[in-house]
Amino acid sequence: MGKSDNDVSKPGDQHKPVNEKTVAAFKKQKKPERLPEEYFRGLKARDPIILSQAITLVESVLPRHRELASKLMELCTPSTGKAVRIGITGVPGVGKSTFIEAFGLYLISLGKKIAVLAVDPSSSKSGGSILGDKTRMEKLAASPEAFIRPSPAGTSLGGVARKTREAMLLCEAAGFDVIIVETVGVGQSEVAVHSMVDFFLLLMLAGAGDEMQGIKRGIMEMADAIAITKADGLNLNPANRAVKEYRSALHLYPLPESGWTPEVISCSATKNTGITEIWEMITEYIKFTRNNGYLDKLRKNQSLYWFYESLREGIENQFFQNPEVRKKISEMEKAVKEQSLEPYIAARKLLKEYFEKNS
Ligand SMILES: Nc1nc2c(ncn2[C@@H]2O[C@H](COP(=O)(O)OP(=O)(O)O)[C@@H](O)[C@H]2O)c(=O)[nH]1
Ligand SMILES: [Mg+2]
Repeated sequence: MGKSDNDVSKPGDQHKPVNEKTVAAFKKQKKPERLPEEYFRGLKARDPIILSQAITLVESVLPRHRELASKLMELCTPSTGKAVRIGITGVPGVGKSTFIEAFGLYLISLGKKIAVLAVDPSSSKSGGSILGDKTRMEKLAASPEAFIRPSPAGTSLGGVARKTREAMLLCEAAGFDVIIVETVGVGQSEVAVHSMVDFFLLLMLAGAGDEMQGIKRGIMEMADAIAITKADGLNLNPANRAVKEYRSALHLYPLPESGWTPEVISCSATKNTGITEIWEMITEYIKFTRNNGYLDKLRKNQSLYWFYESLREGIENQFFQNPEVRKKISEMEKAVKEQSLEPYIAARKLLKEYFEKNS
């Protein structure tokens, strides 16, 4: 945890770019040294290079960058909140990238501008969830109406997710109408994504069994809809059966606080079926939750969640970056490992010292 967010993002180091637009953006990212007002003007003009640089700025943990980033976020706040925020999750191979390509292109055909972001704490090891899929989102990546950004680097999920949320707000300020936040459906990252979106879509395969798909009950409960993917060819009938099964399974769950009964729909990204229905369902959900007050309440609660997350992250960074703390930690580590010091007592002692000195 200690060195959690020392990794100032250098996306070019880890990921091969999707297209020239991205190459240009990455190349220019070396010096995020503009004034907040300049970034803001660039965002307003929907300049993809400046948007990329602005995201790099909010991803940085250098105190000087954090300062600039705060000012930029402050400028952006009045123009955020207007986009539809959609979270998409599902195990690797379920078809997320292919779906997002089809769905994104459909939204663009409706005249919308879409941004695709990712939360994947493992991406710094695996090479990135989105850009690794470049062939599956080629058309979308090439469209001037779309903006695609891989998961930020970082080892702490909280930090990775916080950066993605800020990137989302920058995209909103830049006028994107729909933001898709993708996450790999294998762990805690769903909770983080759920805390920043309006609608949470779970992609599932027919016939693979819940367990094989690593789907925990908690994730099913978070979903506002389940889409059974790859409903084409020989998989069409199993997909339709799965729709019925999941519909009846979801009926066993209590109605969520939103008052919205989660839907189950089948789709095929390669045959372009179910895509329209999924978008219509999402707009229906937005209308429904806007009318019953849930959407407003959800976003307020999400703001509170991120307020506390940011406090926690700030305290953690400050603490672990303190030179004295670092020195003491390495001393204590040895004693704790050798069982000559009880972990809880060691931690308490260190915290007490630190907070007494810094209060
Ligand atoms: N038949 C069929 N195959 C699909 C569909 N969507 C994705 N696939 C295939 O499933 C595999 C995994 O897809 P991908 O989008 O990379 O999944 P991700 O790991 O969830 O992003 C790829 O080989 C795709 O070509 C679909 O709608 N129908
Ligand atoms: Mg993918």
